Amino acid sequence: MTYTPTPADKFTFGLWTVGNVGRDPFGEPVRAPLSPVEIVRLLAEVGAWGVNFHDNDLVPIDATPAERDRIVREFRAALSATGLVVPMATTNLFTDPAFKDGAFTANDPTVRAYALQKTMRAIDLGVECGATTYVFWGGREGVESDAAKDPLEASKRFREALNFLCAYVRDQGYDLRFALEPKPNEPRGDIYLATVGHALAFITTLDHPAMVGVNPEVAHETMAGLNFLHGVAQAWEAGKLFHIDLNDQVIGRYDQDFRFGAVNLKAAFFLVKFLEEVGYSGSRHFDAHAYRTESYEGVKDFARGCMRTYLILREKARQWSADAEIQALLADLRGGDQSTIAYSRGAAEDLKARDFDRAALGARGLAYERLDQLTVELLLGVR
Ligand code: GLT
Ligand code: MN
Ligand code: MN
Repeated sequence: MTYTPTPADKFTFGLWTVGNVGRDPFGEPVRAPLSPVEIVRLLAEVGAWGVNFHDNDLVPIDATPAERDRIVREFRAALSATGLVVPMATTNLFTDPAFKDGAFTANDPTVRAYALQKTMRAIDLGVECGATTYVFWGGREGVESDAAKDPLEASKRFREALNFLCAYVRDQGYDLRFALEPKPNEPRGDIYLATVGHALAFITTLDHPAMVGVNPEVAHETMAGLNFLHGVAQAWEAGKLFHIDLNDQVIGRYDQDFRFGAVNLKAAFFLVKFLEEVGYSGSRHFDAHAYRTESYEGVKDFARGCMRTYLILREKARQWSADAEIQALLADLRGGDQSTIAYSRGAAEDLKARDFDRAALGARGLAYERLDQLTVELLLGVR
């Protein structure tokens, strides 16, 4: 096994990920910025399949139309030269001071209108580069104080914006789906649509719910102390797993965006196992960045590490499913007949009359300790 990425693995990175210059709230950049063309070359060198971007990762916010066209031409030439694709694009609605109070949910209607204009232009740019998924991460859509904004009003504004943009995409005839990316906090004190569950429920209230799904991120659900796999599974079952942001995060820390698998290997393992077994066919997007200690050699180590860990875990998942002892244990744990009881008045009466050996049910040991230890040993490479 070489664990070499192939296009079929659909590994992608954002321009902002390997292009991260290592600025943090306490320190200046530690790496010189790379141009989008240089980032494309770096990603091709490490074996990625695709590259995603925010409008302003590619085209500076103050670029003239002529500059925009030149930048896009050079970027697209780099894509053709390397074979990289652009499966996803998004809008930067968080860096500019105009968005300090949010974009779609800002109290000022002029800010909301500007956010719509910027997003339509960014959608055009994404589609021009080939994107078929469009992410909405509402980083500034929130508050520090609930005195500042009525949460009902915020929901209404968010909904109106997404309805407007869905209508725009349909009117243009674009082949594009939206993916909402939840996050509980940072950079706002509290961000609206904080988790996958919030976003899934919100989508059902939109004018075109079929066009809109979610883009769950490992770090974001983990920041909220949640089980990421469970959120992903619910999104998958709802037919809403349009995209996924892979990285890692320690619960209770700042927004870390670490290399995939850097923190919780067992969680990463069950996530990869899930994605592979259900047949998720979208991008495996690494929304992470290298430690601030790294040079660009370290950035390549980081990017290669994300993909290599995914591929190793994919192989481990196959091994887990083929492991006779693990499978025998699972079969035993499941107990007897798994058929569900369909409702009928007779079935309900029978069930009410049935005798259960409650003591026996409670007395049975479930051997999850052994199952988990076998999993750990498999991951540690001693099985
Ligand atoms: C930003 C954020 C990510 C989002 C990106 C999309 S930008 O880096 O931390 O989680 O996916 O806007
Ligand atoms: Mn993040
Ligand atoms: Mn993300």
